[in-house]
Amino acid sequence: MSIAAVWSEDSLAHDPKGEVWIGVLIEGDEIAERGNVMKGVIDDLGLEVVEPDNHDDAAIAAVHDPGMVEYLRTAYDEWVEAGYPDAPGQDRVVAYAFRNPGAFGYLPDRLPRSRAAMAGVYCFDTCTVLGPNSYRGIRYAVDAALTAANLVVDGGQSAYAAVRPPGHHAGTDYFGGSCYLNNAAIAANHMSTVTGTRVGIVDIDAHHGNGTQQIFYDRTDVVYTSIHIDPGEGWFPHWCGFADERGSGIGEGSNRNFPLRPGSGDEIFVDAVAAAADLVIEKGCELLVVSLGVDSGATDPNSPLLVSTSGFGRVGTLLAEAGLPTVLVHEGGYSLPDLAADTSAVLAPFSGS
Ligand code: SP5
Ligand code: ZN
Repeated sequence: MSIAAVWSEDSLAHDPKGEVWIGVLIEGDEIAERGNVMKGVIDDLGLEVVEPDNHDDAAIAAVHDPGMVEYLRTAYDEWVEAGYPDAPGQDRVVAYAFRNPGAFGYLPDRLPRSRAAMAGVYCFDTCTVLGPNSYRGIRYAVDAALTAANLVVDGGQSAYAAVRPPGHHAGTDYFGGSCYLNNAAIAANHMSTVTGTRVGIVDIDAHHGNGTQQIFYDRTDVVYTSIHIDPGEGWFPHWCGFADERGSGIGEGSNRNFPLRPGSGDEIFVDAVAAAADLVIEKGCELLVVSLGVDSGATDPNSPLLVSTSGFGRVGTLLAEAGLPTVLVHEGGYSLPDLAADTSAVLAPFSGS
C-alpha cells in the first residue's frame, strides 16, 4: 500500500481571525495552524509530499456558479475599497442580510449595489468570512484536491489532500460552514468526468456535507454517503442530512445519510462507515473519495460524537480494505492534538502501517 500527500504553505493562507456567531465575534476553530498540524501528520507517517499543481477554473466551473467563484476572488478587495475596515471597523467580509427566497425569489435575480449586501448573496451564514489571503487558501485547497485526484486517476493507489479551508458545506451557488469551494466535490466530479467511471464519496466529517449532497443529488455517476451528527438533534447544517434524503430523479438511491445520536461512539460510527462503504461497492463505484473530517472525535468542540483514535483507525482500515483507488480530502477536525492523532489513524492503513 502507498499513499502520497499533497500539501503546501498555502494551506496556512486563509486566516479568518475568528467567526461571527449569533452576532458575537468568537475565536473560531477553523484556524490556520490546522495546516501545520496536517503537515506534521504527513511527516510523522513519512509520506511523500507532492506540491499542488495549478489548475485553471474549468474543473471548478463544472461544479460551482462562476459568478460565485468570481465573487470569492474579488470580495475582500471590494470590501476594502468600500471602506468597511475603516468604518465601522470590520476588516473581514461578513454578511448581515440574506436573500431569503420566500421574500425575493418570485422576482428576477438582481445583484445588490451595496458590497455589504453582496456579502449575503452567496454566503448562508455569518461565520464564513473572507480576509486578505483567503482566496489564495481557497484556491490552494481546490488545486491540492485536484492534484490528489490526478495522482489516483493516473494509477496511484491513494492520495491525501491536506487542505483547509474545508469544502463540504459549499454547494453550486452558495458557501458557508467554514467552507467556500467544495474541494471533495470538485475532485469527485473531475474523476468521474475524466475516467467515465462511477465515483463513491464517503463523508466521515461530523457534520452532514450539505453542499456535496446537493451537487450530486440528481446524479448516478457520483454516489454520496455521509455519517454525521443528527441535524434533528439541533446540529449544523440544521436543514439537511436526514435519513430520508435519498436522491432525486435518476439519482434516487444514490444518496445515503447516516445521522447519529449525540454520544455515539466507535461501534455505532464504524458500523455506519461500513454500511456506507458497502453501498459504494454495491453501486459499482470504481473510485473512492473520502471527505476526511475528524471532528467526530471525542474531544472536538464542534460535535457530540465520541469516536476514539482507535475508532478512527478501524475506519481507516475498513476504507482501505474497500480496495478502491482513493482520494482523501481533509474537511473538519478542530481539537489540534486529536486532529493530528485521528487523521494519522485514518491514513496509516492506507500507507501500509
Ligand atoms: C467543515 C465543518 O466542520 N464545518 C462545521 C461548521 C459548523 N459551524 C457551526 C457554527 C456553530 C458555532 N459554534 C459555536 C460554539 C460556541 N460554544
Ligand atoms: Zn464538520
